[in-house]
Amino acid sequence: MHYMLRKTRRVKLILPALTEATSPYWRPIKYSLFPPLGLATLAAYLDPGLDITLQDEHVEPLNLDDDPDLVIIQVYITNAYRAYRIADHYRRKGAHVALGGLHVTSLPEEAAPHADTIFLGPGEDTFPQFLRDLAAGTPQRRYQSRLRTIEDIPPIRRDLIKRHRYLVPNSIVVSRGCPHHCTFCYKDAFFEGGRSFYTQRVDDALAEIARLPGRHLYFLDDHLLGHRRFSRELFTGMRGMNRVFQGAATVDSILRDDVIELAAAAGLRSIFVGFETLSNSSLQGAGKKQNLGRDYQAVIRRLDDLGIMINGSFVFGLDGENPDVFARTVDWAVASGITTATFHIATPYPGTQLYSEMAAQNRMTTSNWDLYDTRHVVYRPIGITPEALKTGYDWAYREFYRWGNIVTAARAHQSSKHSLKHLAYSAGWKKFEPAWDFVIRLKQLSQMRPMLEAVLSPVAGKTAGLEREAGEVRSSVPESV
Ligand code: B12
Ligand code: SF4
Repeated sequence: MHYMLRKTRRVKLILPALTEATSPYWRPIKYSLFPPLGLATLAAYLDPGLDITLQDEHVEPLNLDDDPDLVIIQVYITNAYRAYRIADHYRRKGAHVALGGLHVTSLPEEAAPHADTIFLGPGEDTFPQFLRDLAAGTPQRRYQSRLRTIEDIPPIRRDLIKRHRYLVPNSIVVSRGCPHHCTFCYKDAFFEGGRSFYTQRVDDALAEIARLPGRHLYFLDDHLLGHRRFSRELFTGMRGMNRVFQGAATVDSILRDDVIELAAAAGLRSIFVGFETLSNSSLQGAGKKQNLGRDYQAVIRRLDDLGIMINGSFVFGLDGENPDVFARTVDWAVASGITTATFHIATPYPGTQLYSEMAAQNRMTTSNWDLYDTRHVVYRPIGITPEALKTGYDWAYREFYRWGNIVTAARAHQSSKHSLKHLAYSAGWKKFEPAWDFVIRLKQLSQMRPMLEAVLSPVAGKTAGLEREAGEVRSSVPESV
């Protein structure tokens, strides 16, 4: 259903660049991966007859000389200042400016002076309500999401996404939130006031997958294996669709039942896993109960056996750690054959339990949100100085991606094909930055997708067997089914 806007002819949706865009850490390839799915989701509620533009400042310069009637801006913590400047600019021009997203939900009072309307939480219930109110001439100042569902949402406006500018235009989210409650995570604050984990209908998710061209998909869900029945049915439905895909999940879900085998058979080739820390006391402190007492090596073995590459996520600086944490973590990750690693400095985001605890202990040292990118120390750690934490974090990245360590980690796999793919993926991601920049400048990123798909092809052995089976199932199903 669409809502006709009174006097609204031109609508502009904007994802302002994260501040990292101007920092020495700027990696164009990292920010040219995923299109702004949240904004394309909201755009689906607009009358398609309107003049709608979607601009993502990570991949194109913003045109600020235009004159839209309604401006929708997505605010993350490290683009907040930029978002407010853009909002002020368009309000001066007389547009109705709406701000929403994670940071607005955490700090509505900060965002409100820059907007005509702010939105707290997900937008699937509040945005259509706002459009109705706007059309009636009674838009509210603030909308709080309560009704949580993504069943029956209109198909997202992928046509507004400039596909050729992204390496992974086939990004997809089939759920919202996560069943867990880690104290450092945005999840509980963002979904306050309603359900904090829910999924699409399996059939709708499969239909959206079927609409996406090519083979490669990237699920951006916080926890793709979080809902047992949903994920089982999803992967079963995907068997035979000839896809290769990547996604994220927790350690406990990889060890439980056989859902990971179903995922591998459906085409899962690489997975983002939140190991976070090797220390049990730090896990306890962070409320990461689903990791407690889990055998991380068993996770590695299971994924390796299925030929699934691992992107391990680690956080440094949680209470209970000491200065040897960097070397211990990198050594473990290399010896375990982790393909790519994402390191973070613990960052208490406003609105999270971790932030409240730190603030109560008077340990927050800055409110400059530009520094909340998980690369800076914004609080007083215990057992390590802020300088040592920052130096250790930088060292961990350098060390993990040293050629010697890439080769050692690649050798850790049982199959030589897996080792080669590991080498190609890890080195391709971190060692060929100038080549990626060149391709991005030529606006030819889409040309690189076949290479990505090749690296994600099945490793001989169990996955290839599972895929063969899936192919046989598929060829025995009549076309009309
Ligand atoms: C894609 C992505 C990125 C992209 C962002 C650009 C992009 N194209 O979107 C890139 C790769 C650049 C990125 C970088 C980082 N990310 Co990131 N990323 C994601 C991811 C996986 C998916 C986002 C998405 O598409 N979601 C699906 C859509 C449908 O939801 P949505 O975007 O939230 O939009 C909905 C609502 O927010 C709302 N909404 C949003 N804007 C507006 C505006 C209006 C007017 C209205 C009405 C509603 C509204 O309505 C939408 C529909 O419900 C999320 C995890 C997740 N599953 O959300 C993490 C996530 C956002 N990232 C996270 C982190 C930590 C980072 C990094 C710091 C990691 C790092 N160390 O490098 C950096 C920097 C981020 C920052 N500085 O804030 C955290 C954020 C934690 C926080 N801020 O509290 C998340 C939540 C992952 C997690 N579980 O921890 N990320
Ligand atoms: S498992 Fe991940 S997404 Fe879920 S609450 Fe913990 S950090 Fe957040």
